[in-house]
Formats: sequence, C-alpha cells, structure tokens
Amino acid sequence: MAGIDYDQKIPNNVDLKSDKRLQRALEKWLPKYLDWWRDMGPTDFNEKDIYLRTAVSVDRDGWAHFDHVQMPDYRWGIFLAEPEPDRKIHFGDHLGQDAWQQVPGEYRNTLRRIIVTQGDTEPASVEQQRLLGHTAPSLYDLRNLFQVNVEEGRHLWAMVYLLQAYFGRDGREEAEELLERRSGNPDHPRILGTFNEPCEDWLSFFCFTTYTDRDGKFQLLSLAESGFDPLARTCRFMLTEEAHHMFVGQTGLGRVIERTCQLMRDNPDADVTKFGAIPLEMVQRYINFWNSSSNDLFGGEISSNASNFFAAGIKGRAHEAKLGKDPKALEEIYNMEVWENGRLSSQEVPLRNAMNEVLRDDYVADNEKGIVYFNKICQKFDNDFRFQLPHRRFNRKIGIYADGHFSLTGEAMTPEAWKAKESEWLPSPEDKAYVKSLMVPCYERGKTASWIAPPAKGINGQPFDYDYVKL
Ligand code: BYC
Ligand code: FE
Ligand code: FE
Repeated sequence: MAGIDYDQKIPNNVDLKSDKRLQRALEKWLPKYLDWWRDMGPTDFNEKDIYLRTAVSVDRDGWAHFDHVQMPDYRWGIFLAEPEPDRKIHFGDHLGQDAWQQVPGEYRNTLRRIIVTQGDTEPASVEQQRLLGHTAPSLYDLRNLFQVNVEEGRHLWAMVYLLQAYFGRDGREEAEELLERRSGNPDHPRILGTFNEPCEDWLSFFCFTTYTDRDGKFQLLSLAESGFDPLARTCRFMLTEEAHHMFVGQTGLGRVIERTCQLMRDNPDADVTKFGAIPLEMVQRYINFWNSSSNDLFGGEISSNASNFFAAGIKGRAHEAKLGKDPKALEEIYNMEVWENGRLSSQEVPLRNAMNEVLRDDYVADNEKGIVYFNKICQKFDNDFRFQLPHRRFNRKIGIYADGHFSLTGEAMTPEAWKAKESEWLPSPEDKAYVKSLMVPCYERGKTASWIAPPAKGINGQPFDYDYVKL
C-alpha cells in the first residue's frame, strides 16, 4: 500500500500522512477490518449504491457530505473535534493540571480498558443488526440502517485510532481483538450484556437505537470531559453522529405508534393485527426490554470503578465543565434506595461512588422526554393509551437491584408474582413470533410496510420516494 494518498483514502484530521508508525499499524488492521465487515457486517448489500453521509472534515460543511456509495468503499475516517488551546483537567484529583496529550503511565490500564469497552460496543451493534437489511419496511429505513452501521464502523475506527496511536503494542493487540469477539457468541462474547442480545426485527432495532444508542450518547458525554484530551476530542465528534442514531430510533418507534393509532381510530372495533400493525401494548413490552437492558449499561449503582475513573479525571459527569458543581465531588453524598436483606432502604453514598447512577439519572430524564413524544402521538389520534418508561429497578441484571424483583413502577415483588406478570411486561414468545411474521421487506420506492407510517420527511431534503438504495 506504499504511496497511497492517506487523506484521500482515510479522511482525517490527525495528520495521518506524516505519522509513519500509525500508518503501519492501520495498514495491518484495515484488511482485517474489511474482512470483518464482509463476514459480520450487513449481509448481501455490499454491492449496492446507498445514499450515505460521509464525514470528510470536522467543520460543518465537511462532515455532512451525501452521495451514493457502496458500503465497503465508505471512507471511514478519523476525526477529532478541534483542540481547545491550553485545556486543563476540570474535575477529579488532578483538577487544574494540563490535560494529558499522552497516556499518563499510572492510568494506562484503566484508560485502555475504557477505550476497549467503548470500542467493543461499536462492531457489536453492527453484528447485531447484520440481517436487518433483508426485512426493512422501506428504502428510507434501509438507508438509515446502513448509515447507522457505517457510522458505528467509524466509531470503531475512532477507538482503534486511540489504541494504535497512544498504546503501543498492547493497543494494537486490543485493536485486533475488537474484530475477534462476536455478539452473542457464548465462547467469545462482546463485553457488555446488551450487545449480546439478538436484535433481529425492526421493532427491536428502533428500540435499540432509541435506548442503547442513547447509552452511547451519555457514555460519550462523560468521556468527552476526559482529562485524556485525544479521548475527549474523539468523543465530542462521535456525539454529532450519535444524534442521528437516536433520531432513527425515536422517529422509528413514533411511526410504528402512529400507524397503529391511525388504524385504531379508523377501525374502532377491530384488532390491529388484522391489518398487520403492532398493538401498542406490544410496543411497550419491547420498550420495557430494551430500556431495562440498556439501564444495565451504566454499571453498578455503587461502583469503586466509577469513583476511580472520576478521581483520575478520566470520566466526568455529562457536561461536567458546565455543571457548576464541586469539580472534586468529595463532600457531597448521593441518597440512594438500596436493596438489602429483601427490602428497599435509603442509603447515603459518597458522590464519587455514585457516578454511574448520576449518569443514569440524566439518561432516565432524556428517556422520559422520548415517552412524552410517543404519548403526544397517541393524543393526536385521540387514543387513550399512554406509554411509560419502566422504572430503573425493573428487570435489572447488573447492580444492586439485580437480586430483587421489581414491577414496572419499581415496587418490590416476590419472584412468583413477578413471574406471573412477565408476559405482560416483556415480549412473550407469541409477541416475538408475531413481530417476526411482519418482517417482510418493502422495497418499492415511496412505499412502507403495513406496520409503520411513512416518515415526516426524507433525508437531506430528498423526498420520501427518493432512490435511497439502488437495488
Ligand atoms: N454488562 O463497577 P461496575 C455505545 C461489569 S454504548 C456486562 O458496576 P463500571 C453504543 C464491569 O465492566 C456506550 N458487564 O461498572 C451504543 C465490571 O467488570 P470488571 C459504551 C458489565 O466499571 C449503541 C463489573 O461489571 N461505552 O457506544 O463502573 C450502538 C463491575 O462494574 C455491565 C461505555 O460503556 C454490563 N451491562 O461501569 C453502538 C463506556 N456493566 O471490571 C455503540 C466505557 C458493568 O469487574 N465503559 N459490567 O471485570 C465504562 O465506562 C464502564 O465500563 C461501564 C461499567 C459504565 C460500562
Ligand atoms: Fe457508536
Ligand atoms: Fe450509535
């Protein structure tokens, strides 16, 4: 690959063309990445022209570049938000010191682990979504799926860049392992729970992009505050892409709800499944599953890891710099309901140990806004159904509530009582079979599948019936 024009092939703002060591590392990794993409990325659409947005520079005009491209030719780039001159660490024990431009030796392992954990989720999501191209409800949705997929691919590049540029040999090894773990593989799974869950239908995809990508938003917000400046700058740029992923989820679920509400209004006595739509209670059960699983992604409520990350200045609170709170977080306590000896009781937790919960608070608040949006759609159609966000204690596998059983509104229950409610609260085998039966592709321009309304508008000012994917 000697003499290749790096800026052309790999758009970047990290001066790749003058960094020989990084070039060598990337040249070794790139063919493995492309092999992984062909094996584990979206199946059967690699030769199709897709209307994609490519980031070609970090300024406003540069990154929203739209064109029909084939996915393997997508120019995965390396972009960091512009540096802030003279940036300081603005929280934790190193408050006021210069932000690190190199990896501080004492935090090398911790930082690497965080970057690997973040990086692992990106290819995992592509693996989870790899078959969805066969059943998209419209060409518009098909294009959005692939846009999300190539951007998650780019997010993997972002973390691989950090590993290769800043961590030497073990960083390069970790970069390879990111291509070796597999979502849902019991022998070699992805690191975090949700990223091993099957995501095989579009209702799950819209829940995933609503709730799991929103975990991405908040984890990236907290890492965007990092004292390790290259990580902070990378995450700030990734956040601009994350907004689109959540848009896909939120409006996707909204369109499913709209379609059902419309049919219910026009056919007051009929069962909507007769029209191939998804009952609102079923949508709620899918929300309950993906939301509760994604709550787990914030880690334990009381966590010495989280405390250490904060103390080290590696991972802050979302918008830490603008919070106006004690940047050392040493005095404050966090009042938490803990589950101990079979009952809930209030406990005072030193704030640093509660940082996962602090971030989850922001996440829950953001999710609540999404529920308001869904309920506005119900109201618009005079439908009495109201969506609700499951309580954060509901159906948890990680953290202090994992041992208990809690209702959708957070009350403790016996395991037997919970079991009796399970099929009302989480997708049942019948729900899954029904949703699966609806998953037939709709690839006629301007048309949508029976279970979803068309979007309010197209992509980049194009009409809905645009040729988003040339099949
Ligand atoms: N599943 O102290 P604890 C995204 C482990 S999503 C399995 O409670 P900590 C995206 C934990 O690793 C954003 N294991 O938690 C979205 C630890 O293991 P060790 C991804 C879990 O460490 C959609 C042990 O339990 N980014 O970008 O404070 C599409 C005790 O941990 C889970 C990040 O996560 C789980 N859910 O916090 C594409 C940011 N939760 O050390 C992309 C980087 C915890 O005992 N990661 N454990 O072996 C972190 O900051 C932290 O690792 C976590 C966990 C917040 C995830
Ligand atoms: Fe991502
Ligand atoms: Fe995302």
